[in-house]
Amino acid sequence: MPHKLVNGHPHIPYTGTQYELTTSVERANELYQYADCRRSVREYSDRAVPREIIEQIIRTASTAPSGAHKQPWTFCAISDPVIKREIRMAAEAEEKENYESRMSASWKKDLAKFGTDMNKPFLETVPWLIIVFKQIYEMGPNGEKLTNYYVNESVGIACGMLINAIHHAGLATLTHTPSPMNFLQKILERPINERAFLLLPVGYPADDCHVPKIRRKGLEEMAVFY
Ligand code: IYR
Repeated sequence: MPHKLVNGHPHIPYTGTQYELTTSVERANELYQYADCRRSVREYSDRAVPREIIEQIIRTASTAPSGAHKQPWTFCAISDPVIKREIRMAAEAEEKENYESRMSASWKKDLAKFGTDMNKPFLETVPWLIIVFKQIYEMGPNGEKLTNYYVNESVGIACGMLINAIHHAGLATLTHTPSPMNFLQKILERPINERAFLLLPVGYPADDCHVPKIRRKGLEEMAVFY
C-alpha cells in the first residue's frame, strides 16, 4: 500500500492486527483474567531484575497516546543504592508529616485496611525505582517554552501502560505518591519543565508477600451501556 501525504506529512498504512471473532473474544477474556491478578505490592524481594527488562517496559509505556504526540514524559530508572536511600529518607520525611498532621482521620480510616504507615523500606529493598516525570512544557532547542497538551491525561495513560508491562513481565509494582514529591526533582536534578508524577518500585514480591483482600467492582457497578 502506498504512503500518503496529509498536509504535507507522511501517513503510512495501518498495520495493527485484526482477529477472527472467536479469537478476539478469547484474547479479551485472557487479558482480563491476567489483569485481574495484578495487585499493588508493598513487600519486595531484593532479587535482581536485569536492566534490559526495565528498558523494555519503559519502551512499552512510551507507546502511549499523548496530546499532539508530544510524549510529555521522562522515566527515571534508579538502581543506585545511594540514590534509593536518599529517596527513601526524603519520602519517609514527607510521609511522617502526612500521617502525623496532613491526613484527616477519615483518610487514615480509609487506609487502615491496607496497613500503610510512614515507613517505606521497599524503596531500598527493590532493585529498581521508576520515577515518572511529566513535562509541563517542552524545552525548545534555544530554551524556549513549547506547549504540551493534555499532560496529565497523557502521562497517566503512559503510567497505566507501564504498570501493565511490569505485571506482564511477571514483576510487581505499586503506585506510590509520597506527596509533595518535589524532593524527587531535586534529588534527580531534573530540569525545570519536569514535575514528579508517580513513583513505582519495580521488583519481585517478597517470599511471604501478603496483599489486602479486596473486591473489584462488577461490570454492572462501573459500566453503563447505551
Ligand atoms: N502516601 C501515603 C498514604 C496513602 C494514600 C493513599 I490515597 C493510598 O492509596 C495509600 C497510601 C503512603 O504511601 O503511605
